[in-house]
Amino acid sequence: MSTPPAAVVLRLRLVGAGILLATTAAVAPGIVAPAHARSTVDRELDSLASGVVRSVGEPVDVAFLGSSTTYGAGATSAGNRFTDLVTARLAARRPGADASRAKVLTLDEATKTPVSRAGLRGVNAGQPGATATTYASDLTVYGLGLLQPACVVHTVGSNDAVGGVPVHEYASAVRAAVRRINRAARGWRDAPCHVLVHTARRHQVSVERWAEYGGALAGVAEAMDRVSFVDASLRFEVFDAAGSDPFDLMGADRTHLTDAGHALLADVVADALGRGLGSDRRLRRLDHDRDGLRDLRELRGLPRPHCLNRPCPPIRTDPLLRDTDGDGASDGREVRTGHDPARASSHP
Ligand SMILES: [Ca+2]
Ligand SMILES: [Ca+2]
Repeated sequence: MSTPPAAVVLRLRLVGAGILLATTAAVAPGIVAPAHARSTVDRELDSLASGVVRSVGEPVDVAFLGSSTTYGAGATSAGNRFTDLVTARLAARRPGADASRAKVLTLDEATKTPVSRAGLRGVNAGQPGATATTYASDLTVYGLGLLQPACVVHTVGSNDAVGGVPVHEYASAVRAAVRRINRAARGWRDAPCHVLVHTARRHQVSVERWAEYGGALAGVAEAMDRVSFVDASLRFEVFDAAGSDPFDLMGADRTHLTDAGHALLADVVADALGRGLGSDRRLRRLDHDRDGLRDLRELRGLPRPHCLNRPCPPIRTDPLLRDTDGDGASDGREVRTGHDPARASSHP
């Protein structure tokens, strides 16, 4: 009796284990992940964690930049795009989250839609055909400047690799895009985080070549503050998406992801972001501006001192500003000493 081919064994094992459990499956034979190309998501994501918490009391955006995958090519509906699935998973992490759907708008729609309602909103700025040199265009960066998202998810590189762009040029183009956004973010309430996603390999690109792209992206993340790296490509290799593709992750054009492909990509990205955000307990205790008052407490408002037996609205302070009233004393110190952190004439 002959031994079944490795791919068949792998498939049987994955079917038995279920796709979700297969996150920890060994990488397919012959696929070697560069040691430095592991997903690196941690406290670099604090602005996203704060954004998720703040979305309880105010509108918060998360932006997705990239090419056709981000745009949603191959998904049968907007709700099946990886951007929408990730946004929904993030919105579900809001402390006390209800089941309301998280919206995803295009960048154009988002900049024209005034937001008044609290909540987490996805902004899809994907441009079909974009490369690392074009995906964060001046217009896109300008739009981000208007919205000031808590975090920017970059999913770009497929078109560069197919087009034969040298790895170092790809890496420096992504680095330049992050820098352009950071320059635009200098006047924002909070500096955004960036998440660089190494997505599924296209069949025209060799495994080794695509791993070099991933390694370069990981290197960009490692060298910059508030930039994380998520390697989704390994999961697609495990399922041989660019080869026999037994789970139909790639469409008939062998270029765009199917609904299943979008779901897998969303799963990897949302899992990594979820780990980076930490436990619900950590989110509830987050004090992003380090003024001694938790984000959640600042959002919900503090009881006003000396205010009994009459209507008494809570004092709201800015969870992104240590000294909300600008009187030189931090919000936490004012509260501890019985002063009003939202009135400049009241301070220790
Ligand atoms: Ca605080
Ligand atoms: Ca103050």
